[in-house]
Amino acid sequence: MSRPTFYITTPIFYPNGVPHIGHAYTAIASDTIARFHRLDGKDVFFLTGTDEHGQKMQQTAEKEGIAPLELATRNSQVFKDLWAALDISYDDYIRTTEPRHHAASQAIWQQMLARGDIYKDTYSGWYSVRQEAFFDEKETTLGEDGVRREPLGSPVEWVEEESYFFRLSAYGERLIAHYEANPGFIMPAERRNEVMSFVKSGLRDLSISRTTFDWGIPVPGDPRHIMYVWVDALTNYITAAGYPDQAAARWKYWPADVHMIGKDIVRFHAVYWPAFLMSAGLDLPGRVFAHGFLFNRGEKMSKSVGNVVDPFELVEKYGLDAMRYYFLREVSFGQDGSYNHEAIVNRINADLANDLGNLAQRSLSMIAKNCEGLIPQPGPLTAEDEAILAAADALGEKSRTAMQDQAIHAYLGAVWQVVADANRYFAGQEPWALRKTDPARMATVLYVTIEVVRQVAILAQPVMPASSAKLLDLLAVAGEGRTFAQLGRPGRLVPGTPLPAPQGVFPRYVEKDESVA
Ligand code: ME8
Repeated sequence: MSRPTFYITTPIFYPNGVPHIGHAYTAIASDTIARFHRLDGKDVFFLTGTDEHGQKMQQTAEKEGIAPLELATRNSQVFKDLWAALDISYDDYIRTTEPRHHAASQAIWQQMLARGDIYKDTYSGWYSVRQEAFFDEKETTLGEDGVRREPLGSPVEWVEEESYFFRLSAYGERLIAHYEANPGFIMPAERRNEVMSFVKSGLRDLSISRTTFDWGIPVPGDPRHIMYVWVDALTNYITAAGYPDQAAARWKYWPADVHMIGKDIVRFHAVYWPAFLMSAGLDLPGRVFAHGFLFNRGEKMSKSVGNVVDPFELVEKYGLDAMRYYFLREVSFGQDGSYNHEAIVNRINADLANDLGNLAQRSLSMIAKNCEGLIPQPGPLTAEDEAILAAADALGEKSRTAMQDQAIHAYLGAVWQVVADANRYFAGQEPWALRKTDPARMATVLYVTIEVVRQVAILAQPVMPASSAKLLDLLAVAGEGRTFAQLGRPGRLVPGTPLPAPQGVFPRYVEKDESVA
């Protein structure tokens, strides 16, 4: 029987510079979703990569005095290094300068042309190189410094040239019909509303080629023109699935289930991309999910303010799993979030070291000392035992429900609620006091506790792969035992199984000053 497929993408990032924490955030969230569905038995395809064409790449390369491909190759490697440091489990990494991508971009262009949706005319208007986007004059403002800017603040320049156009104006009604028939197509709701009102206000045809620079994919049959970088960029999602070869092994993954993006690029993904796909006669992705932006103590991160956070440094400082956990637990996924040191330390020490780490460490040490290091044999269960086991057994379904909507924070919130309940249970049952008075009852309490820890560890794997694996090693749960099919009753710990010597899994974060004092 073939497993259901699940295809998730990140944006392909511009390698005009090195990655920052915002890029890391998108990758960590997407990776967690990919891992979640793999553990849940799906055939997952997880795509990321770099967006290497366009005027911004060309200009940055010129400033550095190197060729655009050299710049792209150098920085694309830094993205790959970061993904390795962040344990991003992608299945394919696409670079838009690859031949397979040129072929796919030219093929979709030809389909749109054959549909009668591409025509030649002259474009004149404002263009932002930083956003690689066109703006209506009414969207721009002229600053006191004499510089005209688009709403996000980057300068725009006047462009006037021969250009191919895509008949976007013809797709307004079809797009609205699609949004209405598929309320989950754009999430969260704020983004959906924005897009709906943008489309309802009327769409203008889109300029999709440039002639004033040459760093891009040539237009088929008219190589003086290169494709507008967003036409080529969006196409990456089908290139990787084998397009135009619909007999390719990977075509089974299309349409993608989720395009994960940041809220800055919703219009490209929720308006232009579905219109291109409709024009080319291809299926539309299931969902465009736009997460929020990360700020440093509430401030926008920018090179000029000097508060850009280097993701490699964060990993070094806090440890990878703690950092992944922090971002996904702290921020309501879809909303903006803030990064600050105190909040990270608090999450590490409270949620990880105290709540989960201590619970595991205390119960496993008692087993090592008092139960010959074997998983204890539980006796008859009390109402308290049944209640905490039922709460743990319900987590699989709760997590799946939350993750259907990419509510990563809600899934983690549910899991850590059970961790808190298990701590209350453990404190209330006082197994350390039962050691002398009622060892059989102590064995039951310890069994129930580590059975809850088992399920928490299985569910924590998508977020904290390495620490969860260590925890599952300590519980002697291996291989297939780690999948979501083993949540609840099917995977119950087997009494009598020998356990390795317990070790701490979640270290406390100690401030440097404290450690010196
Ligand atoms: O837009 N907080 O690439 P890009 C959270 N190449 N996420 C952030 C962020 C922040 N402060 N800053 C950036 C492009 N991001 C195009 C995409 S896709 C076909 C082409 C993340 O390098 C977020 O995911 O500018 C955002 O959408 C993306 O980086 C933009 O990356």
